[in-house]
Amino acid sequence: GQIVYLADYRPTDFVLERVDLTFELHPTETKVEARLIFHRREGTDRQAPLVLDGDELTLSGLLLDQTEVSAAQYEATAESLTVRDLPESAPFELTITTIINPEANTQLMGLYRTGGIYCTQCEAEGFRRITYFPDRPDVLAPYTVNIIADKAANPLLLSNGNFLGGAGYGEGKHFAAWFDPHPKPSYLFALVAGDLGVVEDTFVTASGREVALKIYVEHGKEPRAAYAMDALKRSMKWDEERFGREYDLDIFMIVAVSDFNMGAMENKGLNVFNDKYVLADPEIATDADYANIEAIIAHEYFHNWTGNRITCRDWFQLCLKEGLTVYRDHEFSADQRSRPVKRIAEVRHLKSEQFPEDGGPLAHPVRPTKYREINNFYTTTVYEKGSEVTRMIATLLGRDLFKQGTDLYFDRHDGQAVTIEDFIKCFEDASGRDLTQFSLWYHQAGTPLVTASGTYDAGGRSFTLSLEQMMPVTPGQTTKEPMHIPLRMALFAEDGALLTPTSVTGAELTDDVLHLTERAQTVVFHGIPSRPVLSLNRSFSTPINLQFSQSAGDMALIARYETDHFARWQALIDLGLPNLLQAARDARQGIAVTCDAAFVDALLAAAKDESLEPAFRAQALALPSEADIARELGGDNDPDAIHAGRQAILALIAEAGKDVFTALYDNMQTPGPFSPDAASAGRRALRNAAFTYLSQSDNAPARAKAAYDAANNMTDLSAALTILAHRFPETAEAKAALENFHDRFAENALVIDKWFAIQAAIPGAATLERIQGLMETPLFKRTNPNRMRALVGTFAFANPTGFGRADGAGYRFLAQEILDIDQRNPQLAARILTSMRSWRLLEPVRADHARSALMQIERAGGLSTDVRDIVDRILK
Ligand code: HT7
Ligand code: ZN
Repeated sequence: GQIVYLADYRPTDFVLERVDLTFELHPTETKVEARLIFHRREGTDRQAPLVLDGDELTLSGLLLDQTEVSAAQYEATAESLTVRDLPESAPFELTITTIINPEANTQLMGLYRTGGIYCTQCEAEGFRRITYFPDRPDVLAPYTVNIIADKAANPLLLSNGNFLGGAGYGEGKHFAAWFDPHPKPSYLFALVAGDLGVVEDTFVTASGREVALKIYVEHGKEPRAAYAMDALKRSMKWDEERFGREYDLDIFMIVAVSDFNMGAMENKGLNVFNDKYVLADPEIATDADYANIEAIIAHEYFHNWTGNRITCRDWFQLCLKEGLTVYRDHEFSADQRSRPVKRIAEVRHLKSEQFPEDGGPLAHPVRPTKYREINNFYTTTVYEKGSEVTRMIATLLGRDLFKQGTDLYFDRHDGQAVTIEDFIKCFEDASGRDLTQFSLWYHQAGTPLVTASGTYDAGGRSFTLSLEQMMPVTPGQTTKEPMHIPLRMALFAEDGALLTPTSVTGAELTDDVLHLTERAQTVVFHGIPSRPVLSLNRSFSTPINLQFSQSAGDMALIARYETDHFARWQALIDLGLPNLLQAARDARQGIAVTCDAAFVDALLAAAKDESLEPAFRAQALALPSEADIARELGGDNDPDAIHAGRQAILALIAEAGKDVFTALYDNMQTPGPFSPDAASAGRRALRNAAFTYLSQSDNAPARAKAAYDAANNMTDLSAALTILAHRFPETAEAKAALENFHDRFAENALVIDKWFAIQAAIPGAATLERIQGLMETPLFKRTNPNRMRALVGTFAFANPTGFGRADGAGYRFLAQEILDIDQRNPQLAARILTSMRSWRLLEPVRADHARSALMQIERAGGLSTDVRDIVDRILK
């Protein structure tokens, strides 16, 4: 793998006018004929050869304007096809024939087979595994696709765009033709063929066009696609109302497949989904599953404008489509559900996934400038931090100007492949603001650290706030410029009343947004009649680490009075965190763990507060995870001590809040038939949060087993099973429940993934042997990415004590698994390996074991570029 640099970008020498593909599908020998019409780009070298990308291809035919090309005129390898002596200015047609083997494609990139159907995944560079092609996102063309296949096995023949027609095609075969008029890059190409069931509906767009909606799933699973269909229609409507974006083809299709490397793919008019993000009913899906389905259906649909109509010039610009589209799906979910609860979930996710990435060896800018393997840049930094940066633009500009900026973007760049600079320019032009300093967010990696301290001058009736920003060193970036950091803030009086300053000096304050633009700034708020309590970074307006030593009393006041509910939650977390950190230290020293009463009181007050929605109260009760605590401790981490300390705090809260939790458990039932709506889900979440505390003080598994037996939906069932397996793994009750769950759902892969994942996350050293045992069971399927993520991924990402057991066996196990997975599916192997990224924060004995395991991978022969790239960076 060569390193690719943004600075080396240049347009292609040839312009692609049209693509005409014919597939003769066969499980092991699919024939692909690609007719490509090119002309030389004006102003380029008239002699330059045409160089096309390939990956594991063999050429079986090459025609230039219908005439065979002589051996002297071209050169074909598995990785490229070079054709010389092409016409100097006239368009020409190349006809390229390749034979590929979908059945042998275990990477799940290009054309592959899953559950008996043909399916493609072309982003980022999968199309070159189908045919030789200028496989880069700035080459856009309309596509015609002809598919020929055995009719009985493949009644369904799908591709992008609108259906042109179909007919019989010789013995037992048939064909279908599709035309996509919207010029698109090859990464958005898709083909699906096979035998699937369908759910159909229609959507009438704002301008009155009727669009056929089809969701294809395995036969018999059609009823489970109803929620996805509903989410799709709501997404289509929302995009019209909020962003003025209408759908642009006669048909929109979604296909659910069971073997998929990621969540879903936004191919033009033919989205392909991991079935985990389509299929749902109360029996198999948790409330979290429903929320994920809604978000991912929306995300892929929204890509139709942000990604497909306007795409990326090159893969360095990935955040152009991903950051913006994640922002759009976050806003959609916030509108469909509870905005503050959604924001809390986003920030939890950002802090637990993106902050460690940004603070470790894999840190990179939202818009990177080099990569070795593009598949490794589908990261939480590009996606989630990219979304946060978009959110900050909206914060800086305000709702109206932001909308004018996106309108201008859609108008100015429709049909183009563009850059982040083009995107930013639209907001500058729409608002008249200079975003030069702001755009450092795209270029400087690392989470800024902002330090704040305040003093009140009663005589002068002024509050002085000192702010400093520090940008951490990240790989390849040692010196950094100060950033433009938009901090939402508010000042409160002791009685919770909002205090509005008469004037502010030292920084710009627009509405509630304070602009920190220098390394250090002293801001004075004048006309403040009494000592104020400062609420800083409301709604998490900027993705920073904030160091602000605030008294427990002030935090409790924010937790009680803030009108921004996100800030209330943040204050509760900030109150609790020092207790959890101290508990980890005490547990390590064998000292009894204690917990501040102020924190416990504030937590229980929030739990009881009926003016707050249940979903919020559930979020308040969910303590920071062990990984969060490890990150905050910042080094020399002992996972066992962190676990023990956190458990001790849980037990103390459980004891103090016994009555509160009992009442919640009894009162938060959801009567009537199951409904996945946000309010009902919130009640279930609160009830299960209370249940988690109750099970801390229980020393018998009886209540959990009773809850398991009584559950009538997957949220409650899996919550009870998790408590049984995690709290009481060796009891007869836990064993019986695990066996019951297994037998009940053996036929349902998505539910069995939960069975594997719950066991993979059982705390403690014994889990490794359990996992090795599970790998020998008939239900374990190495080739299925969902299954591998459920078992191996959950263990490595979400079980600090099991994976990080002191003898290093967990790390050695992972190294072996990575090497094995890498043989089949490098993308999956590399992704699971990123679970090792924070190894340097471990105490020395574990860190040594982790390093040895990583070196074992590094020294192995035949590594994929994907795994080589990750292991090298993690070890550096
Ligand atoms: N744009 C899609 C990314 C994706 C992907 C990337 C690489 C390899 C396989 C993949 N499957 C999907 C998904 C999205 O962001 O919407
Ligand atoms: Zn996306």
